Amino acid sequence: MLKVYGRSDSSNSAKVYWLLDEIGQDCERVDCGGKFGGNDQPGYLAMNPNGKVPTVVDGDLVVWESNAILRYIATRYHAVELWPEGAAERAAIDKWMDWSATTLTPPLGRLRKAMKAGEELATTPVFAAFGLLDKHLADNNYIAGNKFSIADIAVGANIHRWTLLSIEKPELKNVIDYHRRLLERPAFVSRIAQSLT
Ligand SMILES: N[C@@H](CCC(=O)N[C@@H](CS)C(=O)NCC(=O)O)C(=O)O
Repeated sequence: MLKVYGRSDSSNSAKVYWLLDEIGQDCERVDCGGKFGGNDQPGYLAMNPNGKVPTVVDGDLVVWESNAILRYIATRYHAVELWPEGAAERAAIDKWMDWSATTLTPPLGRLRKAMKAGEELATTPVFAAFGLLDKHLADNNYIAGNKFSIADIAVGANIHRWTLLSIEKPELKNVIDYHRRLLERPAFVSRIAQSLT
């Protein structure tokens, strides 16, 4: 059974628990990071030198970086519905996963951190990324087209956090409709909507 190091209130760890629920696979959860600590300990750093969560251990294999973990788990359990085998279908998913990790999540994280600290921060990169997503979702029910995939799992926590963002923000109808579609999935509700602030 996979061992997952990561607290359930971390968005990157929650993605892993969400995928496992979607495909009906159990794991051994090791609460780690945040108030649980442990991720600064030598044993943990030997597995994941970044000192971040999540980290997944599968026998002798260690995987870190949440999107790499999603791809590993989907491949390992042959979840072809969520991670098809064709190169073109994979590329359509993968590009959005990388976009999420580089363009969507980091500015949103910085904005949330600044807001918590009561500091001012330009909203431009966050609004630009969500605006782009809104345009994309006008013609696509899901991130990689018309089927739910691991790209939705990579992006979903950000969507939840967009809805919680308590600032004046553009009304992004397609993003909100997409959020409603995600809320129809029990695993999104329990792992993201009910677990992340
Ligand atoms: N790019 C990494 C980011 C990992 C990351 O920043 N994780 C955060 C939680 S979401 C973390 O470990 N924070 C420190 C902590 O929880 O103690 C990934 O996607 O896995």
